[in-house]
Amino acid sequence: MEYRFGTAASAVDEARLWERHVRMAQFGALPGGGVNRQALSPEDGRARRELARWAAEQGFTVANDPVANLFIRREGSDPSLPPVLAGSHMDSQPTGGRFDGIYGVLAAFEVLQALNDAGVVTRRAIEAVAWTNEEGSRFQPGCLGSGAFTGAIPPRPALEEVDRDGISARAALDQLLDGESDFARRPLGFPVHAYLECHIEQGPLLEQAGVPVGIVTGVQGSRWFAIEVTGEEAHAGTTPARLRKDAFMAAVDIVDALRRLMHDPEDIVRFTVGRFEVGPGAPNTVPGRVFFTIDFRHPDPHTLKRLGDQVEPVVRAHAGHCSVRVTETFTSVPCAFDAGAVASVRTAAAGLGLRALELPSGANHDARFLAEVCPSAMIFVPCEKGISHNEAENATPGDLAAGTRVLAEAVVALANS
Ligand code: HGY
Ligand code: MN
Ligand code: MN
Repeated sequence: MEYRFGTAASAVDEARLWERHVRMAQFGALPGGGVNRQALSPEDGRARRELARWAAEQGFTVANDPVANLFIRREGSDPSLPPVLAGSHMDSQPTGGRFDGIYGVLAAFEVLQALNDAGVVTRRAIEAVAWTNEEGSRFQPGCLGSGAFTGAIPPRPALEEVDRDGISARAALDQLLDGESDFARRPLGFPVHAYLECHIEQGPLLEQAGVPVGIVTGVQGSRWFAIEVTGEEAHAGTTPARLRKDAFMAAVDIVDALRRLMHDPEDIVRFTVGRFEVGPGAPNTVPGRVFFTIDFRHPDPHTLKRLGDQVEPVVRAHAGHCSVRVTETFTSVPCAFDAGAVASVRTAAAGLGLRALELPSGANHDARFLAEVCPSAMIFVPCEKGISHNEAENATPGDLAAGTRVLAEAVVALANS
């Protein structure tokens, strides 16, 4: 039977979608209203189990792969064809919000259920996917799941990463997968026809423009570094400055020099030191070691290379009497999404009569990695004051549903192509 445009969108249930966000926010709930549901944590496992329970109620099949990417499949009329995937991530920042990532997974699930409610049969299967460890807050690098799925990030070295409690990603992964032995197991990676991802904008542009939908054209580049500064622990009261190898003071000089390197009067460069640890951390011992991270981003590939390649020389030039180790832990060059996939979003939004703004993404997303292996695009919805990676992150049920309706129509069009 010929599909009539709007059938899936009209079956999207705003209240049901909002209720699922409320339920998911209980996994890792924080007193301030946000969530701490970090990758491969018990909270992450419990949220995944709840999603699998909803999937079973709908007759969808549930599978995971060796890095715990989670796939919820609604069959199409021709199961031999590569499916359309839609999703995002379920892991959060340590003081994360109730929408970053999880919205994209719940929007994809809502589309599957709306198709069930409307009795729509698509040619290709459609799968809702939750990618492992997109945030990279517990284990670097981020986008471990989508990066491993697409071959961009070799899983073995990434899984050797250890969190602050000394737990390796490998151990956390094995524990989580042990709890999902009833899920079907897939090999890592398979052909995908197209991928779409709904996400809150994590910036202010849609809200400022009063527009409910963002048609995302691409993702800016990111380069992450881990810096270790090693000096010599010494007595704070007896050691003169001229004899000190003070790792903290060296790190301060290094960060100051990096800030000068990254200074940008046009405010396009994004330079962040998000983690800074001093050891041994005693008031009366000269610090012998400092660890800190750099998150550097830029939309222009040449600037990303030029400035990023200067990080190590600048670190070494300001280390004083200390030694340093610089490791680049994540590299993602700027990407433009496939024109056909972007057009599927644009056509769906227009067909639904929704005003839309075309914009690049300042934040990184799993879609950036899927874009390497299949036509991919994203749909943004506004978030209050553009706040994200913060417990105050907020979105409205209406905007979440509008983005989901666009996803529904775009996914059906791709699944029938
Ligand atoms: O860091 C990012 O851009 C993403 O929000 N994890
Ligand atoms: Mn995200
Ligand atoms: Mn995030």
